[in-house]
Amino acid sequence: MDPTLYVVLDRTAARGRDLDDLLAAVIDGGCRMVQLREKEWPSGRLLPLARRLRERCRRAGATFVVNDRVDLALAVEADGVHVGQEDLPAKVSRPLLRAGMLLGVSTHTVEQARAARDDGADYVAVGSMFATATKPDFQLVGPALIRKLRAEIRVSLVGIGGITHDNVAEVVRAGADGVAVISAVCAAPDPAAATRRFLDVIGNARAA
Ligand code: TZP
Ligand code: MG
Repeated sequence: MDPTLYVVLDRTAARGRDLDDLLAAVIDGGCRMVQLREKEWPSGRLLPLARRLRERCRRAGATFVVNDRVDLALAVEADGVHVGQEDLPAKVSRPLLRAGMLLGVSTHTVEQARAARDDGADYVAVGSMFATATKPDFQLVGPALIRKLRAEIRVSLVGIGGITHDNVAEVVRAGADGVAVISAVCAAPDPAAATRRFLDVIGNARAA
């Protein structure tokens, strides 16, 4: 798992752009970890797309994670599943996963992050870093929460929410192992170029 730039493929955020093409572009841009996030389609409708994306990630050597749906993640042999605070709890999800599968958990407080770690999360997503239109009910926690967690949490920390090329360095400097982005890549005019630029800015922020 390399969460440096974790691109979350979301059909709504992609505004009609084909997710197969989008995945090809982000892989071309150097992304090594991808999540499929679909909030509207039922799992049966999503299954063929999930299978195609899974296969493309496998061929590219990229990590493929399914959002929300443990059953779908298992069905397509995803590398992992990502659950939020209102999904199946980490403690319940973990035993359902195959050995070696990754478990990611969305968190918004120190207590939630500790619980995710204790319940078997491989990475903890922390958000929202900044205001975002992608998740209207976001809780603004800012890079400050990453900084606080970094001092005590050993599992990978991934900042999420409102991250752009202009503010990503703040999240890296706060101690994040990576950043998850939706609209800044999915809705970018050139997703491959947006991916490359993120990796460039993150690399520079790490080196500084
Ligand atoms: N969780 C916290 S904020 C957020 C999620 C899924 C939305 C992130 O989307 P964007 O477009 O990168 O702000
Ligand atoms: Mg969820």
